[in-house]
Amino acid sequence: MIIIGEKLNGTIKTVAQAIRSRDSGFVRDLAARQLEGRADYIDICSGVPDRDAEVLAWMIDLIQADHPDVRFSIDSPNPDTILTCMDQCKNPGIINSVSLEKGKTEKLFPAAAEKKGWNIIALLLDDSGMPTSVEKRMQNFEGIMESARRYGIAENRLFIDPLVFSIATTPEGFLHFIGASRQIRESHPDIHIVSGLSNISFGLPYRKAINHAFLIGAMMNGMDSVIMDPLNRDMLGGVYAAEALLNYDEYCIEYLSAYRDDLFGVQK
Ligand code: THG
Repeated sequence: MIIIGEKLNGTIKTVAQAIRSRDSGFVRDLAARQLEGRADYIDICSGVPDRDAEVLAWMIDLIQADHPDVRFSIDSPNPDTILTCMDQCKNPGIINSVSLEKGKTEKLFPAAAEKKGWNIIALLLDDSGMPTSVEKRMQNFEGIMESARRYGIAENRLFIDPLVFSIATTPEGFLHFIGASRQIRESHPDIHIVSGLSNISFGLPYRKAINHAFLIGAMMNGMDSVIMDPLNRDMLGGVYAAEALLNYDEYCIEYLSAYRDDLFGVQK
């Protein structure tokens, strides 16, 4: 499982405050703790469209000074911001995200093709709005694949995000997600499937029960990457447990070693 740490997101109140006051200690601490929670990438999202590039540049410099090997998921709606940030990163990371919205693939696929090692999250979304069926998602998937082929982007560099909507307002939210995931996984074994899973529980109480159920259900249906809170030890336990069940972790070696290191926070 590839884990993308979600915590450095300016839509979270405490993070927004730290951004406003340029609290470097807060940002450095949150990056360090997510990396201790085995995050493979650190997602950075400013939440402030007008100072997007400036805020992300500040975070990138701070975090890569502490962790020279860190890889970022650059989370911005603005392709120009993403392009600037890519130049600033010492290590290749993930572009979060492209979609079929006008101008996105045209700007970001050539940059990714040129820059070694960069991966790309692609949302199954176009200018007609949020997809409301498995069929529409698959249609958008074909559009993304066609564009990726045109720019020479290999399938194993693509992280497809089929999009999740809350089951509080979209009763088929989970079923649409796994419907698309299964078809994609079956026809494209090398491609990654990712999700910012916590949308699934928006508007409901005790969200972590739903988020946890989603994580396991999605992993059983082809999801191999997730944007989540790596400080949440129960979720990390779920990741390791599901990997063992799926036989991605023979003889539970990784599970046992994570337990011994107290990654799950349950040892005395
Ligand atoms: N797809 C892609 N990118 C994304 C999303 C997606 N980026 C943004 C978002 N969705 C994923 N990131 C977050 C970040 C924080 C929260 C939810 C999604 C959040 N955090 C709470 C907090 O930290 O206070 C609670 C965390 C918890 O309890 O687990 O709500 O869908 N490509």
